[in-house]
Amino acid sequence: MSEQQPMTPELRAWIIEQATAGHKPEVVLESMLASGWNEDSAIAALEQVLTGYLDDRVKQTVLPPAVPVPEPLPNGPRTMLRAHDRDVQVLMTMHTPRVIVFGGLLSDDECDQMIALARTRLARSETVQTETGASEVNDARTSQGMFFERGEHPVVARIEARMAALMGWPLENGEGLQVLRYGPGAEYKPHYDYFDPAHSGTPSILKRGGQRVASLVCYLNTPTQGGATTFPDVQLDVSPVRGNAVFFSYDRAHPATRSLHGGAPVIEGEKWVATKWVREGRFV
Ligand code: PD2
Ligand code: ZN
Repeated sequence: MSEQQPMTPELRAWIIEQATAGHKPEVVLESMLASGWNEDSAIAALEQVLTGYLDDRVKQTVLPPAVPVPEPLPNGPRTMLRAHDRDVQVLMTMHTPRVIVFGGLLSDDECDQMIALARTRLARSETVQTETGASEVNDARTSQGMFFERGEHPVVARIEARMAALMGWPLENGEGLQVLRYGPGAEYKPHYDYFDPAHSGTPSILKRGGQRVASLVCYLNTPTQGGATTFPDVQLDVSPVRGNAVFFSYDRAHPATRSLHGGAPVIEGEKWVATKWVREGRFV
């Protein structure tokens, strides 16, 4: 190696290989000097590679701190909850990931009204591209969708007040309701609802109320077959039944929450859902 040898991917890999094989930096330095490196350059190269490597390892293993999240059952398990203007059944609960399945969150009439209001405004679903902050059509989601403004219609406002009471979380922290329609074959591949901290567009998204901390997916109809909401980390499938809803929270933007979830393909019929995502703070 010459004194002027620039940092190359091969050199970086060799230094990391030596370090992970248990060779002390002094020993690695000795071999570099023996192969013709100037001492100052060799020390600088070692420092650069090893501190970068350690920083990456720390980022991969240290969890971000947990933040407060909505908890619909703060006093423990129960079979029924009063949410604003309606009694809601608690059908199933799980601790990790935190998942609660509710029965009868919406009336049949509310489901029909939501579908009718959304139907004329559907477009192919977009997901926020966190690299750019812009919305783009995404192959992982083959449904069609639209967003309501918060409180834009009396039925929307009533449902949002009920959801806020159910979650015990300020209505102002909720994004506008999103309605999705899945036709036969359409699905939503497994994903996390929080914004990926590693993506360059995330800081600008977080200016509007911080991270998402929970999701409430409400089923507006019952597909004939397929369309479960799945949690692959824990092999949980939630059946889509009209008026029911699945709540899940995530106290950090990290897979350790096990909040990976997807919408299984609809096999027969169609599937309509309304999703409320809630942020840490006021969503503006
Ligand atoms: O429609 C669903 O089951 C589903 C699955 C995964 C909805 C969402 N994610 C969502 O709205 O985030
Ligand atoms: Zn989702």
